[in-house]
Amino acid sequence: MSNFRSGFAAIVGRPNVGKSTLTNAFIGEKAAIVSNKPQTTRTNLAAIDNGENYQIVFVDTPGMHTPRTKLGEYMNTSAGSSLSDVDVAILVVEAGREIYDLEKNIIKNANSKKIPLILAINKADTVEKDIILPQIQAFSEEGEFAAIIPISALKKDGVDAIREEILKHFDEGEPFYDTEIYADSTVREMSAEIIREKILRLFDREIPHGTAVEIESMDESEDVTKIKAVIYCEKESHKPIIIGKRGEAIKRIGSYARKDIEKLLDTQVYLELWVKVREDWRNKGSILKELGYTK
Ligand SMILES: Nc1nc2c(ncn2[C@@H]2O[C@H](COP(=O)(O)OP(=O)(O)OP(=O)(O)O)[C@@H](O)[C@H]2O)c(=O)[nH]1
Ligand SMILES: [Mg+2]
Repeated sequence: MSNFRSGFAAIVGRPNVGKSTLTNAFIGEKAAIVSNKPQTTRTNLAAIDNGENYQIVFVDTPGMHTPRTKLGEYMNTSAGSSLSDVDVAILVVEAGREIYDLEKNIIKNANSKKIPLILAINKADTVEKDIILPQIQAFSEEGEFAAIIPISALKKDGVDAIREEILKHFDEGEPFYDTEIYADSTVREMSAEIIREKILRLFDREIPHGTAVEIESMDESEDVTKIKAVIYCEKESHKPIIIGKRGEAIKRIGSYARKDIEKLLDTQVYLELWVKVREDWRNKGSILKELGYTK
C-alpha cells in the first residue's frame, strides 16, 4: 500500500470541553459517549477513522482533573499515558475561557516530548468571533503548536482542517487496525457505556459519578438479543433514586439505552437492568479492577 498513511492521535484536555464529541465527529459514528457532565469518559478509547489512503487512530481520553477518588487517579493516569505513544496530540480547550494550569502542563509535556500539538479551540459556536483571536494569541505564547484551529465539534466545523493537519505528521505505513471497524471496544463494553450515558443524562451530579455498569450476560442465540446488566451505585440511598417511583426511572434508562443498543447491534434487544450497591467502590482497587478501570 504505497502512499497510505497511518498513526495515532491523542485527544486530551480538561473535562467537558468536547473531546468525545470531537472523536465522534472525526469518525462519523458514535464511538464515545457524551454528556453535559464533566468526567463522562473514564478510560482511553480508540476510535478509528478509515480514509481511502489513511487510517487515523484517535485516542479519546478522560478529562484531566484533580482526582478525589482512586477512579479519578486512574482516569488521570490513563489520559496522561496517551501522550507517550502517539504521533500527534490534539489539545481541546473551550472558546472564550482563560488558560488553565492543566492546559499549560499538557503543552509543556507535549513540547518536551516533541509530539506535534494541535490546539482545537472548541465550542466556537458559543462565542463572538472577536473573542477567539486574543485567545489564540495567549495560547501561542505558552508553547509550540503545529496549528491552532477554532472548531465546533458539535456542528462539525473545522474538523476536516484538523484531520488534514494530523495527516501531515503521519508517516507512510500500513493500517494498525482492521479497516472495517471504527472502535476497538467490544459490543459488551459499548453497551455498558450506552447505559452509563443514559444515567449521566437522566440524573444529577452525585448519582452518575458514583455509577458503574457491567454487562452480566449477553445472549445472541435468538432473534432477540437478551442483555442482563447491573448498575452499581456507591451508596444505599442512591438505589431507590435510580429505580425511581414504581420503577419509572430505571424503565426510562432501559428504554433509552435499549434503542441505542439496538442500533449498535442492528437487532432487537431485550434489556434487563438490576441495581446493586457497592459502598464507595470508586475507592476500592479490587472493584475498579473488576470493572476494567485498571491498567
Ligand atoms: N455548543 C457546543 N457544545 C459542545 C461542542 N462540543 C461539545 N459540546 C457539548 O459539551 C458537552 C461535553 O461534551 P463531551 O464530548 O462529553 O466532553 P468531553 O471533553 O469528552 O468530557 P469528559 O469525557 O467528561 O472529559 C456536551 O454537552 C456536548 O454536547 C461544541 O462544539 N459546541
Ligand atoms: Mg469524554
